[in-house]
Amino acid sequence: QHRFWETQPVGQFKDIGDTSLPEGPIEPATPLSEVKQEPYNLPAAYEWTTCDMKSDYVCSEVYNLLKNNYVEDDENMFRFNYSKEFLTWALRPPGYYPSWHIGVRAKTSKKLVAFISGVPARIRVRDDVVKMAEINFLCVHKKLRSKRLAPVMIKEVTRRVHLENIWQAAYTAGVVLPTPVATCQYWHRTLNPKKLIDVGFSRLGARMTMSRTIKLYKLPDVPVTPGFRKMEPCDVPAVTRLLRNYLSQFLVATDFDENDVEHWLLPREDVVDSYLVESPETHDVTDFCSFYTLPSTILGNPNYTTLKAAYSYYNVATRTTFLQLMNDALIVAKQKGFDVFNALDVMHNESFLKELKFGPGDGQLHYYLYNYRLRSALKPSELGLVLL
Ligand code: MYA
Ligand code: JJ1
Repeated sequence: QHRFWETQPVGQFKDIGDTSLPEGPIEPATPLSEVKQEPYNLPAAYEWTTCDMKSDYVCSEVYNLLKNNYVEDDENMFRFNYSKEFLTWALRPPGYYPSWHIGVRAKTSKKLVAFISGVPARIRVRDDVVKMAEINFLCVHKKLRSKRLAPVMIKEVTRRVHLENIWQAAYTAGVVLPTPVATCQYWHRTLNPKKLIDVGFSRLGARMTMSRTIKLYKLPDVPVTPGFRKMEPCDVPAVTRLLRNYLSQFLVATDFDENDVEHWLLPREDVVDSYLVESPETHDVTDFCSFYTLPSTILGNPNYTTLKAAYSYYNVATRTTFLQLMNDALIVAKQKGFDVFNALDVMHNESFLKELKFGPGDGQLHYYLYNYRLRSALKPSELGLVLL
């Protein structure tokens, strides 16, 4: 069934429900001298390359591979189109390892035909903060699919992570693998109904006209919460405190310090947006919301090429209601020209999704841990982790 995954230290389907298995690492760390020193073998026509993401040329190669070959929806109508600036941000966080940006090239043409990446992160599982790799952007060119290249790439990134003395990883996928830590639902809040319907992203509801639909999704022009403003560099300490306190309640969550918050949450144009509420009286930061920019190419539509999507990232409400805070996030996203605002049912997101007129999508996102067993799967609302 899963020739590759059966050989890996991940929770196996046959073990589901076996409460005698302990939580924690599935296999122990080994001495670094026992980690394989040479790369895994690729088919003879291909070679490994470490992708220097500081090089604009290499960054464009990765960008183009993903633009043409990365994740699509189940009906192949849309394909993720991460921008170069986004890739630079996602792949070069504090303490990143250049050796974890792994490409495969055709030996003769030197064309980049596959990619996988990792970045370091601290992830808390219950009371333990674990150093992990977050694995993302696994991609094999469409013409090289089903040749068992992916398992070799996964083994190679694992080897390079081990060489840094890191033994666990977190990743997400749209497909079911052995075995999900949690299965989350995508929700979508229409901002530009006419375009979404024109491109087939959504449909006109039963007994709905276009003008009724436009009215249904209408939003105010400006945020309503007093003290709502863009996050600035001077806010990093306060946002870190707010976020750490909020994330402490989830069973699996990112462990952000100030350096991480500076990198992951300070606004970057067309990559990540963050807003907060500064109390007009005390000047305390009481609430926070953020989203990242991930457009999708619209495949084969004569009128439109790109769907502009915002994805909910980390949000914390203490004084403002979650409802009002996220409504303000929708308002600024609409003003910035996004067509749709997407969110997963992680953290406390359930508390605003339905009331703010999000609808469930046809996609799910499964969360996984490598070499770390949980006694049972989590509810999405027990997850305090968003991967890009
Ligand atoms: S998720 C996004 C993945 N990318 C895409 O969906 C883009 C479009 N698709 C493709 O490019 C290819 O279809 C890919 C597979 C590359 C996905 N995660 O080479 P194959 C298993 C893990 O013949 P291909 C993301 O980026 C599959 O079950 N495994 O197949 C996170 C089968 O194994 P088994 C996957 O279609 C990635 C084997 O691969 C995935 O040509 C996290 C078949 O290989 C998937 N998304 O290529 C990676 N899809 O027989 C794991 C298929 O056992 C990281 N497979 O069922 C693990 C932690 C590593 C670090 C550890 C450190 C300590
Ligand atoms: O975007 C997604 N689905 C959309 C488009 C569906 C097009 C036909 N398949 C969707 N639209 C309905 C919106 C509607 C708006 C009004 C209210 C009701 C809802 O459902 C889906 C998510 O739902 N996206 C994908 O399928 C993309 C892949 C998701 C897996 C991602 C894996 C990422 C790996 C990262 O490491």
